Amino acid sequence: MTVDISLPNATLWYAPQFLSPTEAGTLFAYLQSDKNIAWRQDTIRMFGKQVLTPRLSAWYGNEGASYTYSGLTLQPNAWTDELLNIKQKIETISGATFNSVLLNFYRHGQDSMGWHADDEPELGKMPTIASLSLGAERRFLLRAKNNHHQKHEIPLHNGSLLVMSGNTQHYWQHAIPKTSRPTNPRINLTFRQIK
Ligand SMILES: O=C(O)CCC(=O)C(=O)O
Repeated sequence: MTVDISLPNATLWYAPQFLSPTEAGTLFAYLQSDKNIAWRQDTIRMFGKQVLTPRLSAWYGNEGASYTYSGLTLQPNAWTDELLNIKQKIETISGATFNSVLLNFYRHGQDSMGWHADDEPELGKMPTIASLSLGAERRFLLRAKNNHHQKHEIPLHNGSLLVMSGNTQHYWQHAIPKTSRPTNPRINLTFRQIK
């Protein structure tokens, strides 16, 4: 089942049970191991200071699909069979093609992602971004770029897929806020097409 999410100047749909709990659990167990995924904690520049990102990340993709954000340029790791397999499933349901994926590992509730849009030039003008969530449910917040009071919240379930396309990145920002509730780990994969 997929649900359209109605927001002005945005195209979003959500499949709450894209993966079964068993499939999601198997993929989570594979991804969380640093024997399988080259997890790293990057340092980025924020407000003139060097700070560690509050999460682990990893960048995988086709050769040459490098990605620059927050002053950081990531060179892709080579695809693993498991990542290629899930990429193919997501391409089938979304009708889009992807050549890269950003993985984020939120170890606990204090790991987070600040407000941003996936609007880097290498993603093109109207990127389709497919976001797969595994593990603990976290709040995904959207706010209009021109009116930060205009907000929308989607609780991203284990095994869910959220697809953002069209003008979404042009008009909206998104974030995963910290939470003080005891929170299990979560892994999110955003599949992208680097031009
Ligand atoms: O973890 C998430 O759901 C969001 C990840 C995200 O915002 C990104 O990769 O740009």
